[in-house]
Amino acid sequence: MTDTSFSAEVTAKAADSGANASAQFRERMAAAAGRSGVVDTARVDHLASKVIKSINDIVLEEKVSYEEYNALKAWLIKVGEDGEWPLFLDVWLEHSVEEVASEHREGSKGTIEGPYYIPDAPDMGWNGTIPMRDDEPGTPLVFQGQVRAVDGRPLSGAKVELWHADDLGFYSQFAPGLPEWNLRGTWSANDDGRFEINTLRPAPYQIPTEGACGQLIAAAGWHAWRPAHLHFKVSAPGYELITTQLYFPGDPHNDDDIASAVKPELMLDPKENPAGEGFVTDYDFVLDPEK
Ligand code: MBD
Ligand code: FE
Repeated sequence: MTDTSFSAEVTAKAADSGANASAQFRERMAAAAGRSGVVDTARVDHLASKVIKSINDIVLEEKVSYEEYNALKAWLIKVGEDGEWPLFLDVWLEHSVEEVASEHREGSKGTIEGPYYIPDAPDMGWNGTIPMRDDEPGTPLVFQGQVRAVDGRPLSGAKVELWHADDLGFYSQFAPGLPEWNLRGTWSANDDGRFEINTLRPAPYQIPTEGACGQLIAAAGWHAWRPAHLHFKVSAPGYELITTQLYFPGDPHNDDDIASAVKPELMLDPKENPAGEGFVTDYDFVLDPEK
């Protein structure tokens, strides 16, 4: 879809999507209290000092003016007011954190989670259809494959969580007006570790442009696009959970994803579905044992 087709309603929905991610994040952190959000003093000292020094170095090297400093201050205030810290961090920083976190892995590649995951999506068995509206726009997509361990053993009962945007680029529970759990589900691999998911082929996606992140994108002359993508979390007891995304060949933004989250290993190979309308695509998830 093009910028000019954005109606007022669509614009409002996009603005909410950025902001609701802040509330969601706070809820999840509260639920995980004690496990996350606590970093020891020596590490905070080390990292915060380094961050502050790198920014000061940039100011000196680039001879940053008071005009630029005040523009930054105003913008940082707006990021918070718009509730867009999760959006900003996940788009421009999470990819490096993910790279560090998954360095040691031998199984399937992961990539960033982004701001729109919700745990405990409805159980769809091993081969159910994702929750969607009766008139949900989009082309049918059968996504099927196997979950295995790095040693080749099929992982019966492995959990495959899938979430993706609708045809207009909205995620349920973030953009208002969508049914709860729309285009979100959890599948359990069968005895052979296999799953078969009926969903829709996602559309290319623009991050919300109405708030502070959009203001930065416009001010810098960048674009707001991510390639069409499916989000996954795949897990099994005793194995490391993988958070990943899968992409479609030929998407105009595979090479310039605003979130830098595309990897060659994450490209699907969809074929026309011989058994029905739309596409079918195969992808296997390979999990590393927990250390
Ligand atoms: C998304 O849908 C997304 O996947 C990322 C990484 C950032 C913003 C919106
Ligand atoms: Fe996404």
